[in-house]
Amino acid sequence: MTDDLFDTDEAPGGRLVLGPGAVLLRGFARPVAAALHAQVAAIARQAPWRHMATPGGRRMSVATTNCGALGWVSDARGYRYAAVDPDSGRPWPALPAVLSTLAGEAAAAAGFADFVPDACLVNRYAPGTRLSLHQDRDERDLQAPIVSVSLGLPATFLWGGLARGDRALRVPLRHSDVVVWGGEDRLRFHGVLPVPQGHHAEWGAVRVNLTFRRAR
Ligand code: MD3
Ligand code: FE
Repeated sequence: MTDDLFDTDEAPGGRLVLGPGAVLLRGFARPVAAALHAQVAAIARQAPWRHMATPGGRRMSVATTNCGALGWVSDARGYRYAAVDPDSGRPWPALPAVLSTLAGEAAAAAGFADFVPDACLVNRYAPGTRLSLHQDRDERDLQAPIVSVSLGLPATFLWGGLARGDRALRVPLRHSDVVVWGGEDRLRFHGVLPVPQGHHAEWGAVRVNLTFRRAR
């Protein structure tokens, strides 16, 4: 079961409190959106998009790359953070300053001081692609928040509870929205509904999501 969230639920300034440790900052990335487009293109040149394998042997429909000291990887051995891109044997591209600054400023705006991410997972969704409900628990430091930046096509985010079967709130996420999760909301189940067809002037027919993490 889901509840729909409407824009009328939001305070002026586009700040929506989703939980004691979770806040949506509408359009927070807007001033640097063009720079983010250039940086994501540069990252994907160094560490090309790939569809990782799940531990169960399926191909993830979301295309992925990483930047930062650590990157999230999935294969037959499981999920983990790794310092080296398994496709190239090289370190992941460095975390560009415009990205780490944005993540730190968003975390601070949500009440998490001194957030210094060491990993940025970059997800790319073609229309029709979804991400099923899951928890993010591969990070060593579960005290640190996660900062998420949505770019390109809009999508509906599923914001669940601490148990898989809990009701999920549907939260519309649009280009330049930033969400910060930490504290008691850090281990909530979450997912993304199939991304609708569309075209974004800068990103084309794609949704890209950056998640900044403290992995170790
Ligand atoms: C809530 N990505 O990469 S970001 C993921 O849009 C992931 O690509 C989604 O879930 C995406 O793991 C959603 C938002 C997000 C990330 C981590 C969370 C929400 C979270 C951890 C706990 C609670
Ligand atoms: Fe997640």
